[in-house]
Amino acid sequence: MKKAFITGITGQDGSYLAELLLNKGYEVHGLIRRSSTFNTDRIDHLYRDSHEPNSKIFLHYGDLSVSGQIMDLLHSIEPAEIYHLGAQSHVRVSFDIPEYTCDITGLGTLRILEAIRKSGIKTKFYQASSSEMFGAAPPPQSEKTIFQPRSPYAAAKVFAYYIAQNYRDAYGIFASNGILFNHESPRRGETFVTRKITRAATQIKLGLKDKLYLGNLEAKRDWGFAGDYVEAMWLMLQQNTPDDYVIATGETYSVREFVQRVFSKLDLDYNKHVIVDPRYFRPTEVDVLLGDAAKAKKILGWKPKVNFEKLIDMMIASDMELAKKEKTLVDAGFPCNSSERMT
Ligand code: NAP
Ligand code: F7E
Repeated sequence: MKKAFITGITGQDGSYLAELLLNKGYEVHGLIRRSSTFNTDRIDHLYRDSHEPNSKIFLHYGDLSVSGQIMDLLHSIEPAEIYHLGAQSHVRVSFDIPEYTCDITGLGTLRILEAIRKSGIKTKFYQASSSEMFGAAPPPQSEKTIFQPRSPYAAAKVFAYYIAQNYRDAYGIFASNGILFNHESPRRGETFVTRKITRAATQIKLGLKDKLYLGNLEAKRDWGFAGDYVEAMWLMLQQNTPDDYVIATGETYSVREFVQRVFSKLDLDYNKHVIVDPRYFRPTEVDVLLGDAAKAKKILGWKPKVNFEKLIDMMIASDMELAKKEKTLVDAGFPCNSSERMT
């Protein structure tokens, strides 16, 4: 049985990837942070008591800021594949906590690569690189596009990208970079713009709130479905040689278009509910992302299955269920948690 180690297993991508690998018969090990509130919601449906004899998913406490422990874990687990997804992944927040972001999102990658090198284990390594690294570079962006990062998050990811390449060249480690464009799902964190919109619009539809405060509506993103994108991660590690791949849909839409479509699908006029609040603006913005995933299509045989329209429908359907549950609670006299998030 193949063993995989996933950092960031409690995140959006980690949960879809864990599902995929378990379905393929892997034994899955995940790194989780100790938290005073539960942070395993996205994988609770996968996790069985590890005392059960046929449990195939194991969680280990740790943190990307601590190298010794990552080394110990890799040494004892000896995974055949490592998917490094853990990161402080919020771009706006990276301007508030740049040092922490660079430590976790940048140096975290180096810590794992060093653990692979020093432990001498034979493994394949996936680095979760990001379209944010392209920053100000004009679209379409491909593997050949020069990075022009526009945030501490993006700068940290550029460091991680190059250090993965360096360990590949210097030490012969199988390290591949997946340069993934934005990918969303019903499990997307609620402070990322797509989920913030589907969550609020469904709450507005049921009368649970009235206003949605957003930042820059003109930014354009190439949005895909996270479930499709984790398949690309897996495919990259099934190749005979490590390489770097852009993963994207090849379509781009503005935040305004996303809002408009979500609200109109719910028979709502977004102009009556959406308010632009400059506090959500970024000191430097990435204006247009549009990926060219021709290389992934040719070499990995990968292409997205879920299009923009279907992605929106999926997110609305899931958030509508959530809003209905909230409405039941509100109708029964319990307060609804629809307070504005910080980002
Ligand atoms: P996410 O939902 O924000 O998940 C991030 C994960 O990292 C969570 O499991 C989080 O744990 C963990 N983490 C954060 N700080 C950590 C630390 N100090 N030590 C250990 N674990 C830590 O992100 P995602 O959307 O799944 O993205 C996965 C990866 O792909 C990230 O590296 C992200 O930067 C990158 N990426 C994402 C996209 C996208 O559109 N989603 C596109 C390109 C690249 P908690 O649950 O405890 O917070
Ligand atoms: O912003 C604009 C915002 O935070 C998208 C991460 O997964 O993808 C993600 O980074 C756009 C930006 O994602 C709000 O200014 C407007 O232009 O959903 P987002 P992101 O910054 O593109 C990349 C590929 C990653 O690697 C990252 O880890 O939407 N926007 N109003 C807003 N964004 C947020 N969050 N909140 C707003 O109210």
